[in-house]
Amino acid sequence: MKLENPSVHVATLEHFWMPFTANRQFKAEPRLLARAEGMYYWTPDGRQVLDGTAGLWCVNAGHGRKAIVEALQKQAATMDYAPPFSMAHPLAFEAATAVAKVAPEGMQRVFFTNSGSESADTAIKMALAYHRAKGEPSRRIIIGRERGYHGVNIGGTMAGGIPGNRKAFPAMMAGVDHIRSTHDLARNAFSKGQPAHGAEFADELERLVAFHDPSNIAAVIVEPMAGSAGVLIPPQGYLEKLAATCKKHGIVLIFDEVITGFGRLGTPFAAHYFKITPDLLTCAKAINNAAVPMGAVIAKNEIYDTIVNAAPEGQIEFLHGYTYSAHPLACAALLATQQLYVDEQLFARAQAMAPKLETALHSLKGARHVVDIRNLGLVGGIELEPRAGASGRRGLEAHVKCFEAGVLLRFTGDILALSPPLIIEEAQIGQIIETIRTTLNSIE
Ligand code: PXG
Repeated sequence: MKLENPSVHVATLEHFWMPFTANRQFKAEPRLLARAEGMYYWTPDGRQVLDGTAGLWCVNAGHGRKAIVEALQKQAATMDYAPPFSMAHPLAFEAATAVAKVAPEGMQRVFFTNSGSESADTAIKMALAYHRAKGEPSRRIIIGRERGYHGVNIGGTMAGGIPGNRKAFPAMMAGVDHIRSTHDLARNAFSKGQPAHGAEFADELERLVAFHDPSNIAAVIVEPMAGSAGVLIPPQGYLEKLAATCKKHGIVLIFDEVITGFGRLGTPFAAHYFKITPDLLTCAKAINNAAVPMGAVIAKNEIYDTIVNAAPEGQIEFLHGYTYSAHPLACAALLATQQLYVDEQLFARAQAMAPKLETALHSLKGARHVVDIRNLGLVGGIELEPRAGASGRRGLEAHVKCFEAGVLLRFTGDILALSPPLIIEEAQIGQIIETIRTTLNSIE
């Protein structure tokens, strides 16, 4: 396909098989971004777009930050790459130390990956290795949650709760079970912060544990706040119950903090926000402001010690790792990013801006098509009533219209999601909300 629109500045769109995209629809009506700085993107023809999604929940310090750019330039010129297996480079240890510094207490061991998907699969393998090292190899079942998203690799696809995956990839679905989603519009619509109803959804875990028998269950993996499935906030008391059940039965609790990690809720991790320490925590995205692909699994010291001490001296203890684990460029970006978070107190800033976002978001109650508004930290979700016979269409149209009006949002089906960089100003929150209001009035 030859592109007719000269403003797009590319000769052809046909070779790039786009990820998680309706390729034919996109290529008929392309939306491209060519430059970014601070809170803004610019399209190839120079139109400014306010970034309401921090890229994809990841550019928490804002775009094009000088300190990160300079760290990358310096590292690229010093050493491009070093092998991470049985060899290392100093920045890898410094990067792990920087992550350990903001990690929950007792979780001070950091394994580097290159994405959230790799982090999910790494954490699942760690849970299995841990039980084997402890002499409980029968613990193999992984329990996830309906509507959970843990990336696209095999473990994360299995443990995630995206219904389409059960249809598309049935062969992968062995050895997993799922508790129900906590989404409950009838009782919780328009809740501010954590909804009041639904702690009892966690009782499902007790039921599944009894059904499979605790001796067969390796891990429970959940997002403390589910982002990509449409901003699903955990009900009050729910995560506490899940954590208590895991503890009682010796089950490894994995928090997937790919979206919530590094300040999204106004604390370093959701684990701090909810005051619940999991056994393993996965992260990625904002770990280095998304400047270079990177993820990590943060483990309780006890998990590291158990796996490492179970192996004979001199033998590799955990048969896992990536060519690009702790890539020098990713580590350089990580160190500069973590320093920016401290210097500019961006997590505290997110906390301070959260009530302003909450007030602005909930002013959309009563706006056309809106059936629910949810928020936590610097995250907002606006659920639209699906159009009869065309579920998801209204969400897509709202996304496209907002983009045309200069605001980038995410959408999942008919749910719009907001997750701006933590540097957002109050006037920019206002611009996002008013653009959504106008857009909703203009679409059917
Ligand atoms: N876990 C969670 C909780 C995520 O949100 C991943 C794992 C996978 O990360 P990688 O780096 O492998 O993509 C994610 C990714 C959306 C959206 O629409 C969110 C993600 C990915 C794509 C779209 O909100 N998060």
